[in-house]
Amino acid sequence: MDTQIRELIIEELERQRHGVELIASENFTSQEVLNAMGSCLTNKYAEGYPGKRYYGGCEVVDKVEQLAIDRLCELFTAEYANVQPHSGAQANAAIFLSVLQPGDAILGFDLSHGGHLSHGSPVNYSGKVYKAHFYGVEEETGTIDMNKVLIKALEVRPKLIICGASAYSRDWDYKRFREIAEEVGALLLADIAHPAGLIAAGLLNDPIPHCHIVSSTTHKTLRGPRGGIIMMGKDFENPWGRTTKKGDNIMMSSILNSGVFPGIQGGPLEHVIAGKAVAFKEALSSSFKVYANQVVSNAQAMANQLVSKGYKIISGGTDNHLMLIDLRGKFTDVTGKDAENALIKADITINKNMVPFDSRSALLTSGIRIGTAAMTTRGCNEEDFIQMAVWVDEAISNGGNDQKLKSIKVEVNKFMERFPLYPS
Ligand code: DSN
Repeated sequence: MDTQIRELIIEELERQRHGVELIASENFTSQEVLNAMGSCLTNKYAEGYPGKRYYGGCEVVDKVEQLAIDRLCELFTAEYANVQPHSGAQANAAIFLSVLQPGDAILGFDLSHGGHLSHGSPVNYSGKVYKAHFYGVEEETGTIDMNKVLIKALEVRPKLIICGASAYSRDWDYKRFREIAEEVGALLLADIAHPAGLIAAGLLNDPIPHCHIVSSTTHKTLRGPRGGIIMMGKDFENPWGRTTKKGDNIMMSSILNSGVFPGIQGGPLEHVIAGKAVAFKEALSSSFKVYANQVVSNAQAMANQLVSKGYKIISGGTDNHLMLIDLRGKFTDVTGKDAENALIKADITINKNMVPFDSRSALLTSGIRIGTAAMTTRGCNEEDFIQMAVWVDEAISNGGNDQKLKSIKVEVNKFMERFPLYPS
């Protein structure tokens, strides 16, 4: 037995059990999702797609993958789904490879305003291979001005426009994005990695009718295993007139499938795909809608409490599961890194995050990002989140006082006993 790894897994389980988890991109999957990921499906090579594999013995994993595809299509009312991307960044890379040529212009949401690395950041594949341009938020309102998106799109004439973010607490106007995409002849991609579960529950605008392609992760508000997915509301003929040897037009579904495999990936992780299938079934249940509603109510309760304590939330509040806090609204000398370090001493996990128009670097930052998806899974309600906001404020305000941080940690650990994780 590998006692070293076993002990480390137990150590991590204890950390997860006893701490307050407020990282906006994390969640706790069900035991059934964990079981699927820890199953013998990991042993199987299955390059290709259900019914069209490059290996024998794929009869069972074909059924697993098809079930995941069918459930995902039902969940989002999509006509096409690919469940193989190993992550959201890989889903996006496969889409770019499918619809762009090296050097093409793309237009995404600025990383420093809440966007994502894989939407054209210069340190990512997407920013190295394509000519990336960005739109951002207004300094006054913290929200996106769609007229400015149009002006930018007319100026840079992107082949692909990307909407979606890692740290934006407002909903997206996909319809208006599509109008802009049509005006400049671009394809439109929505990356819904963060709000996917809330969209599936019908709480936020639906990108599927408006966007050509939708990508997501499966492990944030969707509460599945770590992974990526690609969807289309409606399949369509590729706009470049590419045909098969027989002269048939190639549909985008074929192009996207080839973009994932063999484009950027080899064998799919069928054990993770099984975990995705379990999570999609869970997300189709009525109890998931109750969960998603609670996630949003909790975020609003926490945001209100933090505002009442003098914190500045970018855009003034939240429509979804997260909030981005500009610490400069309350402190002159506390960085995001200071806040993250203070909170971890109290067993509260968040992440430092740049805020729009930040005066500090990405390693220090002036902000923190907080999300409610994980602690809502543990069973916390509005009152619990108000208590968590009190601890967050106390810890940040007493960053240099180890005694105080230790006493908050004792309260946090006691509080967490009420919310057991994987009791079996
Ligand atoms: N790193 C993820 C997040 O924290 O939002 C996005 O990929």
